Amino acid sequence: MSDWKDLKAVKEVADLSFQMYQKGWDEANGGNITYLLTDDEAASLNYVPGTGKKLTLTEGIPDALRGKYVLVTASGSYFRELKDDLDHLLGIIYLPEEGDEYEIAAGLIDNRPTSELGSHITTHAVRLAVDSNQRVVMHNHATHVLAMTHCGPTDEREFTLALWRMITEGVVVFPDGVGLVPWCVAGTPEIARETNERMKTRRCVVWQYHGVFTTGDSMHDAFGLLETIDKCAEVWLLSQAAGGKNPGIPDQGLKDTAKWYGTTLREGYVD
Ligand code: 2HA
Ligand code: ZN
Repeated sequence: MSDWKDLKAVKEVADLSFQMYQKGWDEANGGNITYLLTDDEAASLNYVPGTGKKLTLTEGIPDALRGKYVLVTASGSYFRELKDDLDHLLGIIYLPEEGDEYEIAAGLIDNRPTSELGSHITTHAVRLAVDSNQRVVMHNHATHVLAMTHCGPTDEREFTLALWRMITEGVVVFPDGVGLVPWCVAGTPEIARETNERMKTRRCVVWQYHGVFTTGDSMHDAFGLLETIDKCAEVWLLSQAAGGKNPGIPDQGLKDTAKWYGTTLREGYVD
């Protein structure tokens, strides 16, 4: 096998996971990332199916991901340590053509994939159905978005509008808006179901009192989305704390911005 750690995606996960930690988004073992390898990247591994350690995915393996390889952060991994211990804290799994047992194809020494693997795998399948270039799922505890779930709107349309009105970039970067899942226990089939229902028409879903899931065609795409949403939330919190006397970008401004930048705003959100 050529060294899996030479993959560009591995270097990006190493780099971005540390940046997320530095932003305060990944305290302790908070956060997880998965990346769907391209066919060329998968072939470069020269992995022989059937030879790696086998583990079960209780949620089952969606047809769209059978025969695919996924780069995944380890259960309990600390993002501040990840870049310096790739062999234990990161790895690649192979999702077989048949059965519910997947295989560890590289890395994840003495470890297993994140407890959120089921959510990630089903989210990849949901997003692949609407975007054939879908590759990344990122979860973390982005502080400002998380804080906004405590004091901001609890309706997902209102939540999205509050974010959009803060910065011109909002409707450009996330014209589909963000989904908002009312609080439920992480790692459960319920949260995966609630997330994926919303992911059918959006690239970002916020979990109330927990964190954020973003998706994208590349690591920087998913990370940039997360950064923009968290920045909107930060400005919302700051302006609220400072008295928030201005209404923010008006409906017409949101529509004009979307038109100028060629994005299509989520239907029914702005009159
Ligand atoms: O990976 O963030 O939601 C740890 C978590 C679980
Ligand atoms: Zn979490």
